[in-house]
Amino acid sequence: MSRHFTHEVGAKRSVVVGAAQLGPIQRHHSRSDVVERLIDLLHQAHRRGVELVVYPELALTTFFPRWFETDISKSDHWYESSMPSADTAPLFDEARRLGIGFCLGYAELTEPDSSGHRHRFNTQILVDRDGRTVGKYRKVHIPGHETNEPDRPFQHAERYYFEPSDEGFPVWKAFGGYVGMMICNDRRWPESYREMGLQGVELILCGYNTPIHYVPDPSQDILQGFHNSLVMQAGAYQNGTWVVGVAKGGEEEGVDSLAQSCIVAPSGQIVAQTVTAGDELITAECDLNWCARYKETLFDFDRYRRPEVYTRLTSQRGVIRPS
Ligand code: CDT
Repeated sequence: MSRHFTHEVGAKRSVVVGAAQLGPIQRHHSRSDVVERLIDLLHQAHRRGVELVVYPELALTTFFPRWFETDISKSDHWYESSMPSADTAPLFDEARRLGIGFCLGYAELTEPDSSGHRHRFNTQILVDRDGRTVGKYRKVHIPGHETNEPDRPFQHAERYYFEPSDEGFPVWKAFGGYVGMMICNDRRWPESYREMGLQGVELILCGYNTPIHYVPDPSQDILQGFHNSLVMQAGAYQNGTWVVGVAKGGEEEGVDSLAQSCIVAPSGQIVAQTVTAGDELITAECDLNWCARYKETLFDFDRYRRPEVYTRLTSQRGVIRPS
């Protein structure tokens, strides 16, 4: 017996998405050099009919948490204290002129709060086709370490450079559907997807920087590509949503990072994937009505979920084994 799903008899709802992978950004590359690359990808996207371009995590600079700087204020130059800034304004202007929306990751340094403290977040913004900022997402799951670990071949001091956000995973009505964001390590946590799934998300945008060498356990190095697609495909399928994962890949300051950006359908299938570790655009027409086939069957949350037996999920953080 076949059935009709929500929206299926109504108007077509789709958005042409471009995943704009970046190759490495070296330490000496200026913001304006990088913005030129972003605009070049934007022009490619325009020629291919893209409506929404997704750039990687920390897309404006090299992945600076690989170095430890004892005086953190000496690292302020890696952060943006306004968005758009003078350097990024040409990207905002060109995107608006072309009528293309975009999602951009960057390091954010806030204005002082009431006690004069400036906060540091790993941030992504979503900008609509008319140039209006739809929303801002600040990374929730911050990986790596908070102090210098001099024995490592390179640092991953994200927990020193960024506060974890307490703002959760909002979903916005935009691009004809429901759109959410997450950043890099968030994609490994099922809670990220489910928080958005419970708000009806249909399109999740995720930038990442993933060093291939995982210092705490090098046996995982060979599995980086597998784990990357494993988590995004599972998250897409289990929540009936599109997921767009976009890398900054290639060898940056001697550290090789995973590329393999991909666009995943609500079925969990990868419909587009990059083939290089450099600047590369992949595209897909994302049919948002496809989501209902999963949201209204196997993953009909309202019918099948059992939140009353999942109490540990929000009351407990680490493992507590039975005695
Ligand atoms: N940027 C980022 O979140 N990268 C992490 C690397 C984890 S290893 C410390 C990731 O999950 O890909």
